[in-house]
Amino acid sequence: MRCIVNPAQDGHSGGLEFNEGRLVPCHESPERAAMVRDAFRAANLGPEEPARDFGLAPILAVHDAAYVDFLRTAWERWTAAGRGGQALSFVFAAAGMRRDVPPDDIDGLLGFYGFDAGSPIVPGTWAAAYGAAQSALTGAALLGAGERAAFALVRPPGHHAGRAVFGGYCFLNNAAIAAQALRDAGHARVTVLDVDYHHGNGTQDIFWTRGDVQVISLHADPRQEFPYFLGHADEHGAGDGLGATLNLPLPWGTGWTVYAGALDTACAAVEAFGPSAVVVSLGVDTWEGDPISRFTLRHEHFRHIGARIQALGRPTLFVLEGGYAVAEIGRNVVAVLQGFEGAGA
Ligand code: FKS
Ligand code: ZN
Repeated sequence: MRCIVNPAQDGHSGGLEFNEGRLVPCHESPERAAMVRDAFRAANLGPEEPARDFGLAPILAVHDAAYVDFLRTAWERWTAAGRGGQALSFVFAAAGMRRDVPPDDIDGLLGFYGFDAGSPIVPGTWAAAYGAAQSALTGAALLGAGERAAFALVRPPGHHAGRAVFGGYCFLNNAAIAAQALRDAGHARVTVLDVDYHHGNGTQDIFWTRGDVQVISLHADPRQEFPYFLGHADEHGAGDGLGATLNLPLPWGTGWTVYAGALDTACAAVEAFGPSAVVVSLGVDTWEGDPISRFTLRHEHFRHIGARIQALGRPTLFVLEGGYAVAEIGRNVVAVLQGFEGAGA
């Protein structure tokens, strides 16, 4: 399978996130992508392919235009206000406040469009997020050209980014952008299967009322984990999308037996929906040693995840999401891809 790469992604770096009461270097770093690329090469899984540029239109097919404009210009506006360092919000539009009047001021805008204090904007953020979306789109195009599978090695990740909201290290929803592109390329039904440790609140937001894109997420229970305010089992979608959202929240400490059962439930729902393409939001922060997560999957289980997804028998685009054990992220991601390809033991 091909691995889509984009050097612009490395420009999103050096940011600090607010964590446990202090600012610390972001867990989501360029080194993560380098480790995955090295492991992909070492495993001889296939060629690397540079991302093509499909422009803004496929991004605007899932994101709000004013939001995209904000992301594109946020760093300029930050420096115009005389600031350096990184742009990070100190205020948020919480319950009871107005959501219908975007502020003019950059500090207000950061809080209007952002939902956490862990997603700093730095000079290279827009180019990186744009590049990641283009990588995912290149992957969708490869499926269109008849490839059985492709892997978009992207960062920053995307599944927390909604139609008009950023957070959780995510700015543009790479998987959602690719899923929409697959729809526009003629796939009548597309499933986004999210196996990252965290709930993909952005993907759910984007497709909430859509019956043509199924959104399934296995994740840590939002009662215990980030993003806290979405991802409960009773969220099923609305309108035309009623029944096309499936959340499988799992408790801290979840290991393979429970996880595999939930993955079977997820896969049965995919079969019932009958998509002609699947986009996998691939996070490996479910690994037992992940520094910010609390599931206990072991290395070998990632191969089983890949094999289970392969058994769905549909063209599949893997899009990288989380995984913060930098020394292990490469081998865990590659284990999923190898499990899919049926390579090795
Ligand atoms: C803990 C701070 C929590 C936010 C975690 C974000 C997770 C991001 C992710 C993605 F796939 F998007 F990268 N920080 N003290 O793994 O879901
Ligand atoms: Zn995650």
